[in-house]
This record gives sequence, structure tokens and C-alpha cells, in this order.
Amino acid sequence: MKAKKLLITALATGTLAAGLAVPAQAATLYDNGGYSKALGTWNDGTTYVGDGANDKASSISINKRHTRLYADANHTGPSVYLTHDWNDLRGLTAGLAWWQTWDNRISSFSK
Ligand SMILES: [Ca+2]
Repeated sequence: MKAKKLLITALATGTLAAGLAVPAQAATLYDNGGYSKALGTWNDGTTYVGDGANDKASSISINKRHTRLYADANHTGPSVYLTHDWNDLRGLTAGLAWWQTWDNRISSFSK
């Protein structure tokens, strides 16, 4: 009886869904900054985001899952480990040469 009450409480507050439902998808890419014009959503093991999204992302949301981004397909090339969303990838330079940014550069993801 007590367990049932806890379950109902959890459902009512949304904590059960948040605690158990691990998102299947890791990252959503957007063509523009500010999470505008979604290109698609991909999971952690994506080896290539496809021609429609390759080298186009200007902002990214990672659904609270840490994600490594790669400049090239198949998890190759320069990479950066993200721990939070970025609303303007022009401001992210880690892992690249000093004159480069992650704007219009992402090609694949891993965990
Ligand atoms: Ca873009």
C-alpha cells in the first residue's frame, strides 16, 4: 500500500519518468544559434549526422547527457566533450586550432 502511494506521488510529480526514462537520443543540432531551425536528433553512437546536417550545426542541446562531438565522421578528427547545451557554437573553441570554432563543424558524436 505504501509503495503504491509512493508510485502515485512520483507519477504526479514527474520524478518517476525523469528518474527511469533514459532518453534514447543524446543531441539535437540546430542550423542557427539560439536553438533555432532543428536539423535532427541523434544518439550517442552516431558515426555521421548525414549530408543534411554535416558541418551545419550552430547550436546544440544534449538532453543532459554528456556527449563528445567530432569534426569528422566515424568519431575522428578534432573533438570536444560537452557537459551542457551551447546556444552559439561560435563561442566554443576547445579542441580546435585557435582560429577555429565548432560552428558549422560537427559531423559525429560519441559518449
Ligand atoms: Ca549553421
